[in-house]
Amino acid sequence: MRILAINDISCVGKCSLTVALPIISACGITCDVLPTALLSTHTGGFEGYTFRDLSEDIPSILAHWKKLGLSFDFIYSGYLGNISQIDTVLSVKKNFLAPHGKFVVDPVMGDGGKLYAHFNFHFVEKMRSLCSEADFILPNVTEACLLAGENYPQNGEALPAEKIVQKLSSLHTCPIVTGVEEGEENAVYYMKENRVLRHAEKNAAGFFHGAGDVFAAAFTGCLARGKTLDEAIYLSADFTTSSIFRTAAANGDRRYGLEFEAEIFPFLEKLNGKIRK
Ligand code: PXL
Repeated sequence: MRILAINDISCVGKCSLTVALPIISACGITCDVLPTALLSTHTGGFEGYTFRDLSEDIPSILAHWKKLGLSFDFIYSGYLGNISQIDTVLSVKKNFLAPHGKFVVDPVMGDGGKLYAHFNFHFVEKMRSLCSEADFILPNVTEACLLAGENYPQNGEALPAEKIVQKLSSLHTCPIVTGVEEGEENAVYYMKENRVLRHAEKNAAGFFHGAGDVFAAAFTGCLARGKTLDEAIYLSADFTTSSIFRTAAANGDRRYGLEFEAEIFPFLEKLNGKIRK
């Protein structure tokens, strides 16, 4: 069983591949990587970060893999270095996803109601085409609103999460919207067999860098371990929430990402045994 993670390397800041690799490996699954860009830190809150787009290296990497006859059971894509990498990911899916394989897209584009640096509305449009090729998409609230063409909720308005999940399912994928803050709870809304379901965890106030990436890596790892959609959501939401609360308690600089490492053992106990909620 192998997962291909297509994502950037932010050298510092615990997101993307520096999160996907340890978490997927801990799940007991091979994590191969296709790096999209190399940055000194992620772009969320650091000044003066370096950014190298790795698009030029990708065709020869893929040509080599083709010669090796590689295929992947899961392809999980995250942060892309530029808009043309969306076509690259589509062709990686076409050429390297095993016939029984699953394609998980985290449409990384923004948070807190805003697009991240380097993203624009053309990217959002094009991201829809990538999402419509996915088996599962994992947008946060900002990305879900962008993809569904809905306004981001202002001043404590409630997100019309059910409507957004319904709208996103018209992209022919299973939408899993993360980080829906509802009072004391933080919910995941998702579509299963034409019904919108909700899974809630405890909410920690504020913004936590890299939380979506921890969720996405754990979710893909759980699916690769044969967990059902519901189980994968419960396990990865529980792991992300414990990591968030540990990070909040440590009260450090949140730009450096989640303290997920010490939560890996409890996560694996649940992954390897019965789900205890
Ligand atoms: O966590 C999402 C993410 C991934 N990669 C890079 C980012 C961000 C969010 O800011 O900047 C480079």
